[in-house]
Amino acid sequence: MTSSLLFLALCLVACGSAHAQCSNTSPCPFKGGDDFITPEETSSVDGKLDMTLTVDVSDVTVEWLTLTRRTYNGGWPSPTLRVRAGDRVNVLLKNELGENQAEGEPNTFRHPNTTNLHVHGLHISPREPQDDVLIQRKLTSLYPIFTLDCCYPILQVNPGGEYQYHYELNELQPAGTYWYHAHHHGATYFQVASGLAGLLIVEDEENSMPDELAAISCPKHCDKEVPMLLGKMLFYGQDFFSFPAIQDQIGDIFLLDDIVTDENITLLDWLERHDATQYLTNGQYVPKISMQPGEIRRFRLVNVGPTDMLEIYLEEPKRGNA
Ligand SMILES: *[C@@H]1O[C@H](CO)[C@@H](O)[C@H](O)[C@H]1NC(C)=O
Ligand SMILES: *[C@@H]1O[C@H](CO)[C@@H](O)[C@H](O)[C@H]1NC(C)=O
Ligand SMILES: [Cu+2]
Repeated sequence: MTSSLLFLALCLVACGSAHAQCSNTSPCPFKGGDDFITPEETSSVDGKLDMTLTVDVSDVTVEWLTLTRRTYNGGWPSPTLRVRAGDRVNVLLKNELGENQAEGEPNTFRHPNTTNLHVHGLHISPREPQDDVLIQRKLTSLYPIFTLDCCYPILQVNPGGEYQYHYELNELQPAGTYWYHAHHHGATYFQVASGLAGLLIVEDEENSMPDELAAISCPKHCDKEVPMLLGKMLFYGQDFFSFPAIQDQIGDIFLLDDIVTDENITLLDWLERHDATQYLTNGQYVPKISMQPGEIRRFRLVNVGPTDMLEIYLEEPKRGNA
């Protein structure tokens, strides 16, 4: 009796997580199969969405691996924004990171703690207070004689600062599965790889959907939607663009080469030896979704790379397997 109680008590602590025995100092190969996590969602109401995205560092966990990354609103996965054609979308972007320390040269990896916001898929103005991140690039390609920093400084939200974006979606805005991400020149790759990217869904109008689609879509059947943010956030192989290579260049201090594992190598070495370059789904390694036979769901996939192409295919189901 006592021993079974003791077992139960130990189990409450240790058996709750399948990865309990592994940690940063005692790594083991990733297993996959955790229950799928849906990112938090925030939806527009009566044609309006007001929300805050706060950028700071936070600890994120993949199975047993804990990383310190720049994130939105306290961790992975970033929240999903759900809007509709004609909406007013007001995003307050707050930068709670600390000072950058070094200024760095233009057109190099720099400013790990400066950010801004860019959206994909919205037909909105390229000027403040909407999405101005492409203005400078356009000028540069038109007039290559100008260096990137010469003319129109695009909006940047410095450490401790904030900016209120107001996106005005028009009535013809196509529905779709889009995304948002940080886009400060010099820090874009680093911050998106770090996790500063999220889903932006423009919902279909109900009367514009065929019944079959409406039956697996918001607003009536949100539970049938499966939003997936696919990103190469673990990228610890030997590569010019690997995450630690960019951390070195941009001067990030949250490194894995000062953590020593029980094999007496650094955690970074361990990850590189195990070729930890996996794509994550909503910040998880190969999570599991269970569906009933014949059930239909609407998967919404976004590749937040940051540089990789994805070839996505369905595997033939295994016959005779439940
Ligand atoms: C960036 O912000 C983090 C979190 O506040 C801070 O620890 C770090 O020193 C800041 N500067 C750099 C260069 O990372
Ligand atoms: C661990 O590795 C370091 C550096 O490679 C070495 O100096 C040390 O002797 C090793 N310790 C053990 C217990 O093997
Ligand atoms: Cu982009």
